[in-house]
Amino acid sequence: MEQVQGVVVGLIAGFYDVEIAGKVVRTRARGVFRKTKEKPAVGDQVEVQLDPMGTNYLQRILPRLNRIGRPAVANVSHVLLVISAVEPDFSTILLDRFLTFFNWQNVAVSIYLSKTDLISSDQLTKLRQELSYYQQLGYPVYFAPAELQLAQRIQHHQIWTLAGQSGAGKSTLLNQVAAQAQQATNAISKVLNHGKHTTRKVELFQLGGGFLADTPGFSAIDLTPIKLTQLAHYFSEFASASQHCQFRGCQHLQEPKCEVKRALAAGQISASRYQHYLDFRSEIAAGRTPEYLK
Ligand SMILES: Nc1nc2c(ncn2[C@@H]2O[C@H](COP(=O)(O)OP(=O)(O)OP(=O)(O)O)[C@@H](O)[C@H]2O)c(=O)[nH]1
Ligand SMILES: [Mg+2]
Ligand SMILES: [Zn+2]
Repeated sequence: MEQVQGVVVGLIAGFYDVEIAGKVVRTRARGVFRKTKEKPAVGDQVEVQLDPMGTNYLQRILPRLNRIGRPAVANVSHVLLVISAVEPDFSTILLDRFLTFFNWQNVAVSIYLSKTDLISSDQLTKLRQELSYYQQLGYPVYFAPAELQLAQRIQHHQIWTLAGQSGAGKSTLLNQVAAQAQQATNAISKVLNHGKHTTRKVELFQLGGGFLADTPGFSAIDLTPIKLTQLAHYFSEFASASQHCQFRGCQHLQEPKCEVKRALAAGQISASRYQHYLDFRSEIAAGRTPEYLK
């Protein structure tokens, strides 16, 4: 029997599919995981004992970079956030939710605006303007049908994952960039009527030197585990401005000599971002996700 290392690319009915040197091998987790309550996740680097005559066993999970979403993806190095221009309508509050969440998780994000073919050029110009604020914050922004050159960007062993609302076009994008994917996609009306995600499980697809994950796990974001006093750190422009606030730990509310409030009044910080900061504060203080996201 042979010990090898691989990456978990899918979970199927209690089995773990592990990619080992370009081949996918079906494995079963050792009983030890039940005892330790540790569970392998898609994206985990694992050690497998291959048995050509019997069962292949997943023996050990190697240390993780992170483990995010529900269902979870492990070792996520970059998120490709799909935001639709329409169906569902573009919304900066949604965009800010995702950016805040992934900033908190310390994961880099690129933004992809889908369904630009369904809007007028005036509408597109307006969205470009709104998104230019985010570009200035340092987020790469792509517009459909942009040449993303994802394959070149995904480096050796990196795991990128798609995120975004149900119906935003994650699986559609994946199918365009990874020919082997063939993920099911579904018209938004159906999605809204049934309140169901078309993509129901996490799966990794080989792309470039690494993988791109499709998952339903990052469509609704829970911000309530973020500490209220830390929230401003995850609005990157607030974080840099706060160095010039008079008070350390300034929450940028009513404090005197607050640089965030000054920049807001001067139009350097977006009013909608600030409003979303207040909204997320209320949400965290209340300890529950607002109804419109359920
Ligand atoms: N016109 C147009 N339609 C698109 C575009 N991207 C996606 N769609 C359509 O939008 C619908 C939803 O797309 P999906 O790729 O299934 O969305 P998803 O984000 O994977 O949704 P879930 O799996 O439910 O999370 C499908 O009918 C797609 O054909 C686009 O750029 N232009
Ligand atoms: Mg999908
Ligand atoms: Zn302040």
